Amino acid sequence: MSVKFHLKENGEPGRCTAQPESCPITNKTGGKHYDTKQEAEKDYEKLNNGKIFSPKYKEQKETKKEYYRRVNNSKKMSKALRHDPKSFSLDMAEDGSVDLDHFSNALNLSKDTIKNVAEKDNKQRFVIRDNRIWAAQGHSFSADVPLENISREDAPKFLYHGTKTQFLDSILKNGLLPQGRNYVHLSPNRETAVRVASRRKEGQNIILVIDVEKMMGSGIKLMKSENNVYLTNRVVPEFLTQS
Ligand code: HQG
Repeated sequence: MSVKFHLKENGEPGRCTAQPESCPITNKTGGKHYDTKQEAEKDYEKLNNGKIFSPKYKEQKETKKEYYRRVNNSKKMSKALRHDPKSFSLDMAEDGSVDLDHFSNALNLSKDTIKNVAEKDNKQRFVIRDNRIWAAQGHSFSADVPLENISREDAPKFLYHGTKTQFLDSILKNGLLPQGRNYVHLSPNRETAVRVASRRKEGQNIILVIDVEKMMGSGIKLMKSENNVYLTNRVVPEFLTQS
């Protein structure tokens, strides 16, 4: 049977695995079946005045076009602030921040567009304060961005790191290393770590649990970015377990 698409009970496009005549969803909604997802999306957009067709867009009350434009701008801003300020001729302070007017000119994006990206960003990657902008974490060059030093008393007992099977042998041998970034990134909970691991398509997800109590007991520093990402210089294998 060829796979068809329909509009689900909540009105969103979905994959249908039943024969059109015995599909319980369309029987209930009186809707139709579509050969491609695009056709289903088109009708969905019509029904919703050209607006949003998946929870991702709905969250921010954006059209698909607005959503993709914002994500593209966010990627451009990430590139400029975290990886390659030179290619935008950015005048960046040692703390990784840039004057917002200068940033707006350099990236050819209006201040309102930039503020909208920062506000709606799902990970709150950008901080705007006192007419300056910086990335909260994720830099591949050394930038002295404001980070909170976490004391042993305030540290969570465990943190998580999401990665992939192909990196596991090397990690268990050498520990977690910052690789292309300034720090090793650790997640506050398992769900976030799963999301981090899932960014890469190749390989199976692996979730590593970091024994923070033990790690900090041996004098290793732990920091937290403004957007709640834990950062450290390295995690040696003895503090890691796979689970
Ligand atoms: C792996 C995203 C072999 C490590 C996310 C990871 C995060 C090793 C990769 C943030 C290794 C580095 C960071 C070793 C570590 N041998 N592989 N010894 N040590 N690795 O992207 O943590 O969307 O630099 O497991 O959400 O994946 O950009 O780090 O797989 O918060 O805002 O080397 O990036 O945020 O990859 O992700 P990454 P990450 P943004």
